[in-house]
Amino acid sequence: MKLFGTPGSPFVRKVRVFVAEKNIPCEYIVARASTPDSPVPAFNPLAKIPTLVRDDGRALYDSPVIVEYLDAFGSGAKLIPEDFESRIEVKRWEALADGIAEATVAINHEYREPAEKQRSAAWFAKQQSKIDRGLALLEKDLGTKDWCFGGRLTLADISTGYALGYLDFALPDYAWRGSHPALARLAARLAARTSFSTTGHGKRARNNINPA
Ligand SMILES: N[C@@H](CCC(=O)N[C@@H](CS)C(=O)NCC(=O)O)C(=O)O
Repeated sequence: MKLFGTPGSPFVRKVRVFVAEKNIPCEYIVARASTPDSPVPAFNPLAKIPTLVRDDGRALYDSPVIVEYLDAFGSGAKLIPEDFESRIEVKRWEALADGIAEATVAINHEYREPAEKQRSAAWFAKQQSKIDRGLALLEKDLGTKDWCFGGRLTLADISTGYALGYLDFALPDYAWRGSHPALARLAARLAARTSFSTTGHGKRARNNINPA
């Protein structure tokens, strides 16, 4: 299997953490989504990363489909429960965390624009409110538990962990830990796992100033 992506993409990190937890032999090919020389559009017409190319040559996207496929492989424990209700609940955690990461990516991309071209303060506030409400619900649902769902590591924890890790990378001034102690505790435990520590985004060179 081959995984195409970049170290800066949160959705690629989600898949890389999953691959590491499951112990799956998978070649990681650093490739941007749609630069002129990118191999990605030949496999994924949407030209997005992550894109996974299976051993039979068929390509898979996006990250929820890729992790679902990967859960069938590797020596690690299953990370998506088989029981219907449990599975849906874990997928809901995943969707919420993915949505938080999407809002964070949107803000981060907008910051790269020159100040005069950036969107309005109302647009930034709208994206930020998705993150705020999302974290509040994750915090409430985690409560005093060690794991997001079912008393063991699942895709729900991986998703929560990668979304929080990307928040730290992309919006380093967003001090979420003080108001979300349960998430802070989970993030610290996940960060210590090899799957997370070997796939980090690194440190950001500059701080963002949220115009909202
Ligand atoms: N929902 C998708 C999101 C993937 C995504 O948006 N990836 C970004 C990089 S972080 C990308 O490829 N952007 C290029 C583009 O949208 O053209 C997933 O979970 O895989």
